[in-house]
Amino acid sequence: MKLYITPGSPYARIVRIVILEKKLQDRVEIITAQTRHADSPYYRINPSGRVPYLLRDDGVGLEESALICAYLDHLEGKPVFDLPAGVPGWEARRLEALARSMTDGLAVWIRELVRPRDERSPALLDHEAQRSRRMAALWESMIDHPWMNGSLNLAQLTLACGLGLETRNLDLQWRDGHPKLCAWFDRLSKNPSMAATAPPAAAFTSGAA
Ligand SMILES: N[C@@H](CCC(=O)N[C@@H](CS)C(=O)NCC(=O)O)C(=O)O
Repeated sequence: MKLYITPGSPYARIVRIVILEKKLQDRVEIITAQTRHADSPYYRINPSGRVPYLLRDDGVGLEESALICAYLDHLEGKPVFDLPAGVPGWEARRLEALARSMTDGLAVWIRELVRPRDERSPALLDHEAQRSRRMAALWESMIDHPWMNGSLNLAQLTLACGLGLETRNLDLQWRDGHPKLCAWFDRLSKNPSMAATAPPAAAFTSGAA
């Protein structure tokens, strides 16, 4: 199988971590795709142009990090990321959705910052900066939740991969005033699968902060 990624994508990173956690490195070749580029050859492989994208050996392609993670988790019949049944399962879904909400905003923000300066929308940059502050404060109050601290799960990975964008977006300052979130993130980041997939540092900034 082939997994198309970009090194900075938080969604691709979630899948790359699952591959390492499940020890599937020998079954999945990781390929860097050229996204957001007119006429990229990648568009002939995945017309949406998004990553992550898992191209199975039978030629069928899967989009969406959550779907790809679930597929890979079940590949060898011993899933470890399935959610519990009943009330704990809804709680897990709630937290995963909240983590995704923050990461989605951070991804939109950095996507805007990567554009040429005169094409960036100041309103969008400000909107996402403010969202990130509200969400960081919310997570500071919730990071003690047992689901965020037990064995690795997709809510934890989704939040950690979003927060990890701090090394690319210099305006993302989620640490200030959030000691519990800092400790949680720094502890999770020591995990070998997290360390091995850290996004390349960059220096994107609006210069307005
Ligand atoms: N909901 C998707 C989001 C995927 C996504 O937005 N990927 C970005 C990179 S972080 C992308 O491929 N952007 C390229 C483009 O928009 O053309 C998932 O969870 O996989």
